[in-house]
Amino acid sequence: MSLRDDAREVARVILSHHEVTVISHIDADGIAGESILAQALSRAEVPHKSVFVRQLEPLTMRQVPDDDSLKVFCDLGAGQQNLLLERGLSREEVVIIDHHVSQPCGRDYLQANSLLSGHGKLSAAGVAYLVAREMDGGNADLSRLAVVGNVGDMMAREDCGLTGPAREIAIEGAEAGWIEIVPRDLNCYGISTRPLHVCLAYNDDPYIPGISNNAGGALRFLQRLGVELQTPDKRWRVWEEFSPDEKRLVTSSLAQQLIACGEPTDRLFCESYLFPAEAERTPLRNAQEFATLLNACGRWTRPRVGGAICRGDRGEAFREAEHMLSNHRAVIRELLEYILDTGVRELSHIQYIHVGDRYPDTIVGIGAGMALSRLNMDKPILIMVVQPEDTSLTKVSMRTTERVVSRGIDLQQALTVASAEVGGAGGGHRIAAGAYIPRESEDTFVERVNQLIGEQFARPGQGHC
Ligand SMILES: [Mn+2]
Repeated sequence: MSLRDDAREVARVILSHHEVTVISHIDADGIAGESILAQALSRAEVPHKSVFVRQLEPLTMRQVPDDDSLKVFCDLGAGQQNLLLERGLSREEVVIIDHHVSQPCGRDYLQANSLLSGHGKLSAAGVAYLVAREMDGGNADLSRLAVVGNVGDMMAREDCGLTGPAREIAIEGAEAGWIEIVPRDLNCYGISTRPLHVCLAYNDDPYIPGISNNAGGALRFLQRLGVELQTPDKRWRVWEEFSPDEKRLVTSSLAQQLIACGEPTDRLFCESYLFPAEAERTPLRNAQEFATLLNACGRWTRPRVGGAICRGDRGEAFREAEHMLSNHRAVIRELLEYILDTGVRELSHIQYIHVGDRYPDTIVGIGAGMALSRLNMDKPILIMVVQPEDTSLTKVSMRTTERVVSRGIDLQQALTVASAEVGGAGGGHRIAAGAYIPRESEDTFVERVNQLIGEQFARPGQGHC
């Protein structure tokens, strides 16, 4: 069966129930996916409620209500089907909308899972949208949230744009007037809210010598081009506001800068997804910044605030989310300084640091990713933090770069294997992965991850650059 057939079957089952519980993940993809499903359910007049979990595990399974409702798992569930089985959930009371690896299970739960259908770059919000559209063809406005979820789960990162069914959803949204697709836009975070020099300085994909991590350098570079960086009333202009000619001048000059340094220019451009109905110069204007806003809500464990924004709240929920976003950035900046000041320990193939209980476990991965661009970028970084809810556990996050991934490195594989060996659990993606391990096995674990990454580097057939 194709993914569309699976989505149609899931939609049919959902509409045949008189009560639904959506259980979703607290990141941007999960929040967007939950909002798509909840809005489709409201429009179909099916009573429903939602539960958000950090991850699905025996402890959080308790939040899944013990009632007659259909349990719709979104952005989770595929990899925890045995937990559903242990809970005694029958095939009739579960559907799974997911994009993670499916766990072999004795019970054949109904799934719409993009990964099972061979689509590696369609997130749960994307699958949720396919289901919502099968529920009612009038749900095309929800395509925006599907794009936000996809971009939030980094589905557009590797190819500098969405591909496959995720891109088809964006096109559908564009045709209905909800999304503006900008081809060959500047591949840079913050195009709707940040002064251009800050936008460029914060970007390291591609890494542009003299500009990346160098706000002063970026400002001087732009001033030399003679483009107007401020409005007459002295407000910094954002990328979105520059004219096509100004944009061309900036991108071609950045390309020259890269060429002069012998770097490829292909990652300078990406396809952007804008939401023209949103207020200008807000993070709601483009998919990347919208996703970050939702992630900030999740990281402060306020996913419902993100959900309210997805449902259209531009008042109190939006202000609260903006506040979380700025706090979020302040704490991440502090963590970044901490990592750089303290220094990492280098092993043969990885570098690592333990931050104790100084920082929330929800942000250490981002901080590590940012620190990496100021450290040895060829060695993946591993960061450990005490798990606040259970101090006998250590939360591990790992980050690397596209360049290292292209050499055959797969952080998910390394963390999954190494954590399982010490009785923990791990998952994620090639470029970014996480795990939980017992605190007493930290040393063994780090050594083992180093060994596994070393083996990946050494695997034959992997080109070195
Ligand atoms: Mn996801």
